Amino acid sequence: MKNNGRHLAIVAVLVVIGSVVTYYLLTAIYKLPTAASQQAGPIDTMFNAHFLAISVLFALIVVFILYSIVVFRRQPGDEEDGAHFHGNAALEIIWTIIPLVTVIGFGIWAAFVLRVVTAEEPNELAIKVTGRQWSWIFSYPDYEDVGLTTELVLPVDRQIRLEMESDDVLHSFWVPEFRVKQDLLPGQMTVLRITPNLVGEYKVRCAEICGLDHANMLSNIRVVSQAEFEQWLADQSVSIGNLSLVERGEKWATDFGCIACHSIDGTGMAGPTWQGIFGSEESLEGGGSVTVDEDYLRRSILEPGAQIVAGYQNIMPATFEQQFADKEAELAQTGVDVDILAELIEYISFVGQ
Ligand code: HEC
Ligand SMILES: [Cu+2]
Repeated sequence: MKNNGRHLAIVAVLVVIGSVVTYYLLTAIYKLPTAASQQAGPIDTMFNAHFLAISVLFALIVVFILYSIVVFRRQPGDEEDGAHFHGNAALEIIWTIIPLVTVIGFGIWAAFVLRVVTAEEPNELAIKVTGRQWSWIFSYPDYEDVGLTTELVLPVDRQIRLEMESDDVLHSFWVPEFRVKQDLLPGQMTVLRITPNLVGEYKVRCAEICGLDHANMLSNIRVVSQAEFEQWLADQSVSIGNLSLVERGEKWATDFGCIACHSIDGTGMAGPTWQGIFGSEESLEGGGSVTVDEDYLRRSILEPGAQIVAGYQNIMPATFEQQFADKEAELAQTGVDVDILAELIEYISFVGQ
């Protein structure tokens, strides 16, 4: 084989060209979403390095195959057998060692990246995340007045420590722009650290198939400046004593998580919308109907299983009576008297007109 050197030189050039083209195509087709967290940097660098390794490997294999098929094809009139080979020890050692070192290298690199993206920074802000079929609820333990929220508001450039738990099955907290992802388990807290560094609006989605409405398990995330964050905290914690009954009812509907399942604008969620229900005839599961009045609302909230609205499942928590009593007792200690059930009914009747 006299032309070996020339063949290898041509193949080498083709492999380089093939790698560049493949890398260009891969990064153009699989564009990463905007990077909006500090953790995204090292992860994206690794991701691109993987793309590069994949491109070189792909080009190497495909170029050798195509080159051999085309250049060393059987010539007309050539009836001979090809030359016999008995292995090539040097080649086999090379193509074992190089991939081995590459894979181990990526493994070590990944361990360092994992340490960086899970590292704790001083002054982190703790937020509790509860996942349930099929919504997210957030609370801010450092700011008790804020209550439960269905929207996650985060100050920019400060590390967030999400303390997460599931009420039912496995869920997974994933914001593509933040890159990092973590499962939520029932009965065990998991932690995810994120340092958002780009003001904007994002969505958290569940990345663990969790039942019928898994695909709709979305919540808004707003990353805002420190000043806006403080303003938001203040808006959330207005003193209850100054609110009207309807306004209090609205606050309870948020604080107790009703709005995770009930809309007031007709949007269908896990539970019926409250728009226009007051005074309407509600068909019940198993036949029959009932007029929505205050008594019916009271019963629906305290004993959700007693009368099920047609077309819905009995998934509304049946523990609100106790929760209301606990909250009322807690507020009574600060000298505030409320009747949560009555105020909720006031609110639902108001938005349900
Ligand atoms: C996990 C989801 C979920 C949560 C949280 C939830 N509900 Fe429900 N709710 C439902 C479902 C589903 C139904 C329909 C089935 C039934 O009647 O029990 C329902 C029914 C109702 C009804 C009857 C509505 C109608 O159209 O007849 C009322 C009133 C109601 N809920 C109030 C509340 C209030 C107040 C809260 C918060 C304190 C709340 N719900 C929290 C899921 C939920
Ligand atoms: Cu889920």
